[in-house]
Amino acid sequence: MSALLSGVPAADGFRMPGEFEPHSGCWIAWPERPDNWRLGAKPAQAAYTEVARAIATSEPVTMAVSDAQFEHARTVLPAEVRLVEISTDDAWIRDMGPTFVVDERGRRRGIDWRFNAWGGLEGGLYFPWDRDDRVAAKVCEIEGADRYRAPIVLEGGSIHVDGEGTLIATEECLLNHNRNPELTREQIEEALRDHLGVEKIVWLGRGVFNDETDGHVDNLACFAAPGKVLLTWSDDASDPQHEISADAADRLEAAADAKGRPLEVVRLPSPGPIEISAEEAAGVDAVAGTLPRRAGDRLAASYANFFLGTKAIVFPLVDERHDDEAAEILRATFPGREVIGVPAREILLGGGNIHCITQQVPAVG
Ligand code: KQY
Repeated sequence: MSALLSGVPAADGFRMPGEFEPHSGCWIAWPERPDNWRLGAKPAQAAYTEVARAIATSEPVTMAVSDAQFEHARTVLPAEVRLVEISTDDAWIRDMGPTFVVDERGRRRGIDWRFNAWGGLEGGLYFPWDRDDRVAAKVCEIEGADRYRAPIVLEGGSIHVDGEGTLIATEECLLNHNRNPELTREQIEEALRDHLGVEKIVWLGRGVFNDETDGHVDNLACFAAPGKVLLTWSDDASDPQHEISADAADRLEAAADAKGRPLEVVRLPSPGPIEISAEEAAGVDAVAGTLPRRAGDRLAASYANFFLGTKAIVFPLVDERHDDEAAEILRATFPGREVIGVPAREILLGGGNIHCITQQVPAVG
């Protein structure tokens, strides 16, 4: 059973580990809503299946699936993927799932953030979102992890930590009035320190151009290790991504982490620009209150949006012109891990990528 805890994780001696620290497994949630995924989500389901297969080569994968899709998912997913029935509104467990924290005694607990579908009634992506908001508690129950219900709206994709006291996030997302309008920057920083055990917050400005999450950091940059950040980068001064990435690089290179170290910035090529085709847009059901998918809209593609597993990196193949270069950089950055590319355009069409659809469970003990 998972107990609901009072207090805050940091005061209890817990911290969020870096994603590069060992995992005991990974969660994914199965896509099915036809107003976000084209053709009844069948192409997206195939892409999610390949992500699950790639991760399952080196760590256990659990898939959260609705009752309606359970039998179908069991048929198409590899036998080694564990299925559990959980109701969701969509399929982004990075954001609706718990953020796990650990302590020195080998205990693991979950943080159950408030979730409002990336902006609630002010720019959120769908309504309602109450099933998503209950997912973290259910994952904690299954993992046997006691849970803190955090008092702020936050998505897992909007933060990255180095596990040694440093957090990166964007102002565009965390300070957006559609998340926690009643809180100041200082109060948000305090909530991050209290819940994640961090001391230093390095603020970046905006996230990837046209990112519907209001600029999640997980699409822009991530820690490869303490002191080392991977950043999506465009050399093309006419691309709005150039200015966004240049500003992020300036801020990262001027910063020191919680231990006083400088941050090394490793640049990943920015894919694209990639746009939604007319055929792709036509395959998505138009529904009032859900973000429309329109032909010609630019997708927020990024190689930084990868799963950092204990033994493998699973990264999105989204642009043949840059996929090999991205793979080489990831291989050089993570020499001990297998680098596996998975075709991910169908996930990108839903508004995110491989990091957004996964949630690691850190190893303990
Ligand atoms: O960036 C993420 N962590 C999630 C992307 C969600 C997109 C919803 N359509």
